[in-house]
Amino acid sequence: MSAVEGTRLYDLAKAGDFQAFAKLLTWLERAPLKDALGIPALLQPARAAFRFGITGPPGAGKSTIVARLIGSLRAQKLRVGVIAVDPSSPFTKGAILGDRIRYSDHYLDEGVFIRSLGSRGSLGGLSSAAFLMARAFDACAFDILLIETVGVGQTELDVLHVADQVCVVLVPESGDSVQAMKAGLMEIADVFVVNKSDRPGAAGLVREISASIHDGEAARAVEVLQTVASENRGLERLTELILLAKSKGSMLANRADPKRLREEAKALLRAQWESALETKLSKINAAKDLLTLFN
Ligand SMILES: Nc1nc2c(ncn2[C@@H]2O[C@H](COP(=O)(O)OP(=O)(O)OP(=O)(O)O)[C@@H](O)[C@H]2O)c(=O)[nH]1
Ligand SMILES: [Mg+2]
Repeated sequence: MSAVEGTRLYDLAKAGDFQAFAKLLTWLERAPLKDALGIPALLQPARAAFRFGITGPPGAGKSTIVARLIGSLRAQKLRVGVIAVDPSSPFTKGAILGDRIRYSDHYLDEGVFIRSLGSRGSLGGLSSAAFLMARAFDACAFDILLIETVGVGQTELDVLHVADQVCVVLVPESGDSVQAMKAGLMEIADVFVVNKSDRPGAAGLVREISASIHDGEAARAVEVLQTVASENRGLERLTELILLAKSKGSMLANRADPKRLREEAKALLRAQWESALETKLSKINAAKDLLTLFN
């Protein structure tokens, strides 16, 4: 598919065609970057969705929280997009469908669009695809984009650089790991959620996180919430914080921020280099082939 086809899909998607939007995202995932970036509206959106990044260790309850947030944000008549940058996401496995969350309701809802991004692509490719897709959600009139990413590898965390706000989800058992938690994660968080607070140790972890926030040089207004996402407890405040931050409306300014654009550029360049690298490696079959690399 050419850039012309991408633009045609974008026009249809913008006019509200959900199928075209799905195809556009797939196209963005696979198209040469030059073509993908050739859709002017992707680079110059007239409006921007509020991007809320949700990260944390595997199994912390991120998807459960996302599902709850979809419910509460839809109740406010907001159009909600979800990008799950997570190879093992229940969104793909459908595990969540069997849960009490009745996630399936949202599939029939035109105000919600969910896309999982597996690790199918190369390392850099994952975040470059996520960045392009996030731009598509901006351009196609979504109000909120929830980005779920497991907080382990650097690639998964890269996408948080272009979020407007970031929520780090931990569980009482994470206690020991707060000290060891990537310093970067600590700095990037606008809100911490101690989920699975039905288990012992939640209050202690809240204290520990609060203490480490105040130890930080720049004491920011970071909130620490306790939730039981599986029972929909404690999430009202998280919804409130999202709506509050969204109402401040710094999204378009964030999109124009050179620091964020450079993070995006880094991911795009990395994706391009990785694919060039793969092509070259595929041609190496014997020792003498090493010499051909530099011809
Ligand atoms: N006890 C308890 N279980 C919960 C809570 N929230 C979620 N769970 C359960 O924890 C399990 C993992 O939840 P997910 O929402 O899939 O967690 P995740 O962080 O998205 O997991 P990955 O995407 O695989 O990293 C599921 O069985 C949930 O039902 C909670 O507050 N308390
Ligand atoms: Mg998940």
